[in-house]
Formats: sequence, C-alpha cells, structure tokens
Amino acid sequence: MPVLEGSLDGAGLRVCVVVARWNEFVTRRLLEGAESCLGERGVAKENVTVAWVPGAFEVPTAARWAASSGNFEAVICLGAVIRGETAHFEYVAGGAAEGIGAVSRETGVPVIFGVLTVDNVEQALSRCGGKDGHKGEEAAQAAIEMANLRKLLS
Ligand code: INI
Repeated sequence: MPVLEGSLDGAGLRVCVVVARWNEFVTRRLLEGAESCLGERGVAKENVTVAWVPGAFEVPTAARWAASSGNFEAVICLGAVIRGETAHFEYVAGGAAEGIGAVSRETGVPVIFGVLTVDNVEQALSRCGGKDGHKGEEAAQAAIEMANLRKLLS
C-alpha cells in the first residue's frame, strides 16, 4: 500500500504570504515566524511574496488572487482576530476561515489557515512565539508539506 507524505524541503517552491494589518503587533510576529521557517526549509527569499491586506476579512480575497495566478505553489494566510476587541468576532473569524478553506478547495492550491482566533491579546501573543508555540512557523511548515504532497498526488 503506497503511503505518501509531503516533504519539508522548500527548495524551488514559490510562496505567497497574505497578512492582515489589523492587530499588526501580532500579525507581524506571525509573518516573521513564517518567513524564518520558510528560509530554514530552503525556500529562496526571492520566491516569497508578502501581500498586506486591511484585516482578516479581506484575506480570502487576496488569497484567491494569489492562488489562481499560477505563480505560487502555496499561499499562507496570516491574521489575528481577537474576541475582546470586536462585537462582530464571529463574522470576521468565520468569514476568514470559511473563505480561506473555500479558496483552497476551489483552486486546489494549498491555502494555509494561519489566522489566530482568540479571546484576548495574551492568548494571541502566546501563539506567536510565546508558550503556545508559533502559528506563523506552523503555517509555513504546513504550506511546504502540502505543496510537496500535491506534487506526489497530482
Ligand atoms: N480584523 C482583524 O483581522 N482582526 C480583528 O480582530 C478585527 N476586529 O476586531 O474587528 C478585524 N476587523 C476588520 C475586518 O477584518 C475588516 O478589515 C473590516 O471589517 C473591513 O472589511
């Protein structure tokens, strides 16, 4: 029985990182983690494109532009939606999650969900280099693995 797994070798991959400016003090950390992980895994600096958007709600739209361009093997979506700061948390977080999933399924390009949906700032910071790991790095790793798995399966 064949068992396939995408490697974590990023050589030759072209990656677009879509990052929300809202809560930039968090999303910039997510971006730094993603960029350093991509570099460590062998993705060339010139093959990483960063696209800033206003907030998490806009992330799926830019991700679709990138995914359907044919220019990237993977798209990483980064954002931070913090419940305490918005009365429409569910709409923003849900819209981002639903939209990102839809782009990935409809284009076939791995579009990785690196949007934090948390209750407060403390939880957000602990997930971008604090005690709960680094979601930016995790998203970058998932992007490489999925891009390489796609090559094996299609
Ligand atoms: N966008 C975020 O990325 N995080 C948030 O916590 C947030 N809050 O709190 O409202 C947020 N709102 C902006 C939203 O993503 C859109 O940019 C805006 O509604 C314009 O469409």
